[in-house]
Amino acid sequence: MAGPGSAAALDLLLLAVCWATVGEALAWDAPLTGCSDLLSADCEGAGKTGRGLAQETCADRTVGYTYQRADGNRIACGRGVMDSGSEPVEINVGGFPEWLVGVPSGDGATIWGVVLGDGRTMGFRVSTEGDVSRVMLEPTEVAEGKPVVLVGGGGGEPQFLTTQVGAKFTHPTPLASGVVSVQSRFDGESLAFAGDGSNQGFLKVPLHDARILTDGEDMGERFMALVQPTVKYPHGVLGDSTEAEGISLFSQEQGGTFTEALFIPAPGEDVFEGLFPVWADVDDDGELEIVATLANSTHGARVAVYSEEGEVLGESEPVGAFRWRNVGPVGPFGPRGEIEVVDVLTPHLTGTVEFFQLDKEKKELVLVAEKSGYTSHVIDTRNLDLIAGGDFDGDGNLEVLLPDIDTREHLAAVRHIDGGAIEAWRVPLGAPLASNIATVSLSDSKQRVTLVVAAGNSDGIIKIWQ
Ligand SMILES: [Ca+2]
Ligand SMILES: [Ca+2]
Ligand SMILES: [Ca+2]
Repeated sequence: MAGPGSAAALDLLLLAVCWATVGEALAWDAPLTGCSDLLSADCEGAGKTGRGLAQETCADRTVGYTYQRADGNRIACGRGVMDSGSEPVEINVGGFPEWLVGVPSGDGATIWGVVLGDGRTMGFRVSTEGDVSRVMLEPTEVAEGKPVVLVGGGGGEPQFLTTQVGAKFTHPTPLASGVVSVQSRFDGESLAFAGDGSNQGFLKVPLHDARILTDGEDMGERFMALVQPTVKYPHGVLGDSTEAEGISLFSQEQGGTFTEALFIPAPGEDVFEGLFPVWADVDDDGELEIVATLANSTHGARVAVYSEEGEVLGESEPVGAFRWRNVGPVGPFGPRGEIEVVDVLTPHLTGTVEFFQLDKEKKELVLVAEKSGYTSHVIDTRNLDLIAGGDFDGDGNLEVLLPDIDTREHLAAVRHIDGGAIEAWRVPLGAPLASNIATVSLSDSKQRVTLVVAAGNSDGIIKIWQ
């Protein structure tokens, strides 16, 4: 292990070694098969789904994140089988399942990686019939509280992706030709890329617990992270009082090196309050936008949508000082398939699921529906992923899946229909939700895509709806 004071060259060497060992598992940039439409289970009748949802291959992703997609958009494709009467597969992990990630096994089954509260990891394989077996996933232990990413699905060698000097509260992110990570050393955090013959550090200081996003469509030739840590907004509900003053987008040049293609500064007294933005096509024009929570001590949190040129395309109303909102999935949640940004307003107070549509003329995110009584985050934790979007019951409509705020003992499906937001159904968990919501979208030989959902509960039981 590299200790404090290690020469940068040694760290890069270690990263290069790490890259060499995970290179096989990262062969995910090969063409994937599967359904290219978010909602359609039979790949016909592509709806109004926007770039990054409609055109990107959505099923059989071989990398498992705690937030569904590499671009931070917590939305999953395929048709699920959840409803109030469905019977999930259950796995007892004998501890507090803090993080949960899944990938397809390549033969119709799913592989799930679990991190317990004490940092021990476990792996399971769940067959289509619901038979559960243990699988070995390396490493078998990570730092307490550390989130993970699972690589090597789809017939590879599943393992958690790690780097030698990776920061404690985040994980490396696989790119097309290497790995980018937040490194943590005696002199602070830094961003580093380790790839095929090209290693690189970056001048921008990342948030120490930033999750680094990649644009799934270009298969990781660009990455984005919250940068420029600051303590000027003393809200401190996400595990510390350090937030970000900017968003940086890096793009790969010919020859393999990355340069900063865009820097979005938080204006005035604002900070970006979160762990990552959401990179999604909000206006359905085929180009991605960047959605993030801005907050300050005077007005509290608002949601902002930026173009990839850094222009503000729209903002929501602010909520009031020291009140937060957690941006969730972006997708065609509207009654007629309108693209909507979903967030949870004050997830520790009212827990209001909000559906916004972008009005580019007025530069506003317009609130079009809302429903209170849910949450997507437990205060003081770094798990912002107790929420996912998808067609969880297979009826052709999207739902937002998240726990009830009072007990977290149910997962509820909130849907935006004509007239407002409703709770379509809820399933019991048996104990308060402990982990993020994890999903795997599995395609079969007929290109039908099944949305598999997993949740880990504080009684040690993981439930999987498949
Ligand atoms: Ca923070
Ligand atoms: Ca767009
Ligand atoms: Ca549905």
